[in-house]
Amino acid sequence: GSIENEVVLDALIVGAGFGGVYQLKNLRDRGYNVKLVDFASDFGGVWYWNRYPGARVDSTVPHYEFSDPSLWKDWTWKQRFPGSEELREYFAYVADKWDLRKDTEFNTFISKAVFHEQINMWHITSKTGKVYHARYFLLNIGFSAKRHTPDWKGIEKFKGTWVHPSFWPKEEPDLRGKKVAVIGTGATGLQLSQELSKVAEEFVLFQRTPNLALPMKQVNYTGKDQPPPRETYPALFAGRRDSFAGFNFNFTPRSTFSDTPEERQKVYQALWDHGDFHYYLANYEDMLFDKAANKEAYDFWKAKVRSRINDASLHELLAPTIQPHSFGCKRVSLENGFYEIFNQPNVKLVDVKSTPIVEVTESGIRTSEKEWELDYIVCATGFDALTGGLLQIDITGKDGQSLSDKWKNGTKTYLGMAVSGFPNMFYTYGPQAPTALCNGPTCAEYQGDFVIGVMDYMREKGLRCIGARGEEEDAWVELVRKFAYASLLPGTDSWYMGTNIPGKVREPLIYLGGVPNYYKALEKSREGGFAEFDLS
Ligand code: NA7
Repeated sequence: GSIENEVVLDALIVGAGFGGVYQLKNLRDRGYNVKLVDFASDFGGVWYWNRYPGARVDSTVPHYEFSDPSLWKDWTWKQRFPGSEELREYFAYVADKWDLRKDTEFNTFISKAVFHEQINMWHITSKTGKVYHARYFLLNIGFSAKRHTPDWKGIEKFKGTWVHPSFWPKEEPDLRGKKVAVIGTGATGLQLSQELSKVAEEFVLFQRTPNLALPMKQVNYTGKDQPPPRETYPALFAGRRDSFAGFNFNFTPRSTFSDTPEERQKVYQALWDHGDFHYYLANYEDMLFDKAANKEAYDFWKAKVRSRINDASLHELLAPTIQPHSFGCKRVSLENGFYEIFNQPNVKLVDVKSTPIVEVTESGIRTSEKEWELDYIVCATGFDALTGGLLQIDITGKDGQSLSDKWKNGTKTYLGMAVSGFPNMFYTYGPQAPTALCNGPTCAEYQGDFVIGVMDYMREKGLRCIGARGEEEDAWVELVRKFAYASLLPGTDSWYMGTNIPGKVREPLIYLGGVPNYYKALEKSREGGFAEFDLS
């Protein structure tokens, strides 16, 4: 029903990417009165926003799509790793097939939400003042809803164009004959560099930390020729729950030094030749846990990369002799010719570790060494990842407590989906879940199924309030820490540890137990009738 500008719902779903779309379709099918809202103007989530040249997913299809046969039987991809535009086409296709538009409101930024204990309802408000009353508040905003731009002095003075790549202009800028810079060497910075270095007259990449990137091995599909055969899809999708990162492969089940050096080289070479994330997430099982094993993997990587860069003076910056950080403990990117761009005369690399950015000027960027004249600066400095998107919404739970107050000294969640003191609220693909180490659609479906399970159970039992308990939350946080500290991950600065944002608490934000363990934890809760929650 609707009271003037106020809408009453079983659930408000925020975010029209994989997570939100899955929940809208499946909750509506079960007869719930739900609505999906997004700040964007169309479906796609990250793929709506990330339309910069070269934007592409680092996961393979068909893993990177919904498992519903009614979708995949009629859908054909053009590439093994689809680009952003093709992913938006896929979302448009899904929106039609699943008839999503009629229950979706775009251009709607949710800015505030308050839980009303007497009636067990969330009152949720958009920036433009629209109010939604919903029993369940379902946040599917992904891990990168809040952009990060360092507060360099002088950005406002720059006379050229300054852009964060996730706000790329819809009308493609003509960068021919221009001096173009990219700041940042994450997945975004690398993809941009590969493309912009082809068109810019002068291309400058500002690097603070080298990305230990791996060859993607893109494959173009022609016509219907799109391996693997579709009849294998059901088994392939079912198998995702047995894979550490929610794909169809796992770590090599033995330790690095149990093989002879010759055998090891063969294993490394085979992983390398396969492309995709295999050299990362199908490597020896001790690679993320043992320093010597990790260094061995790094040294093989280093030799491969150095052989591709002609100018030996760049070897120390792009593939240093001394390992800059544990391999795989920062997001490893997949590249397509990234290292070869440094063999082009129009490409320069600036090491901002030794010559930091001092300020942005009218005409470019001044480092401690010199001023770089530029027309176009792309600030690929990432996101206040995992927690930033949730915390930029003013969320108030029980007893007037705000989420930002609750997480002031550290993030606390149960199952990486619920927060004690914030009943009837669930989020997906956020902190303390496998998230960045889980194939997106895999987690969208597993976490979505959990939410659906909760709502079905509550309806069946006539219950109205489900809240995580503090002690369960403490145990979950402890488990997240236990998995993380058994690995090399906490020793490396990255957004997995919250260290990319000045002032943010340093803590493991990713559940490293892998998708199989995570899936079991969700199943256990569901099979136990969610008894470890407070239900009323
Ligand atoms: P990332 O992975 O957070 O990368 C941001 C990059 O920006 C990274 O190389 C940072 O260097 C660099 N950065 C950030 N702040 C600064 C300052 N102050 N000075 C210099 N350089 C800086 O974001 P992406 O958008 O590339 O990728 C996000 C995710 O999207 C990715 O992991 C995939 O899952 C898809 P640093 O490494 O911290 O030294």
